[in-house]
Amino acid sequence: MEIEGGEAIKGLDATLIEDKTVVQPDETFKLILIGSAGVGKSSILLRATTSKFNDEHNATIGVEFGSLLVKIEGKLVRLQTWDTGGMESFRSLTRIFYKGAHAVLVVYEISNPKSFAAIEEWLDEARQFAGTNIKVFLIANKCDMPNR
Ligand SMILES: Nc1nc2c(ncn2[C@@H]2O[C@H](COP(=O)(O)OP(=O)(O)OP(=O)(O)O)[C@@H](O)[C@H]2O)c(=O)[nH]1
Ligand SMILES: [Mg+2]
Repeated sequence: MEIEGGEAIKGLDATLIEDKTVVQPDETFKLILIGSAGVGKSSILLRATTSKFNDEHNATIGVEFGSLLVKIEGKLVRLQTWDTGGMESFRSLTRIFYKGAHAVLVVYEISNPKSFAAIEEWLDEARQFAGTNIKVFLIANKCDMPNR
């Protein structure tokens, strides 16, 4: 199978593959994006999957799904990503999505101290519902904001 195109991912030895066809990946990893409401979880996924950015905050109702195909060290890797709504009212629903996840992406916003203080709580939740062996990545978002 031949795969055309692809865009180098800045700072990473990985290439984002245009994924218009059904492709059998070499590896599939399940990721879950968590963090307080409005920190930019959906924006990160939107950017990663489409290179787009939306100024508006359309709160994620429950959970949304996004899929990326990347080429890393010659291997095709499918990243299946669950983007959870950060609002408190969705907490019990989003907990279901930790099951089977390979990695948790905890997002906070550099100009929002509350979202940083909440990380501890998010980590506790991840450990409880995804298990202690899970890989955890901390993402400091909105680095363009002046009041950092
Ligand atoms: N300046 C700036 N704004 C951003 C950035 N990322 C996201 N935003 C804005 O932040 C707001 C919230 O972004 P979302 O991606 O909807 O946040 P979310 O974490 O998915 O929010 P919930 O779904 O409610 O949990 C939107 O208005 C985005 O445009 C960024 O890197 N810089
Ligand atoms: Mg969202």
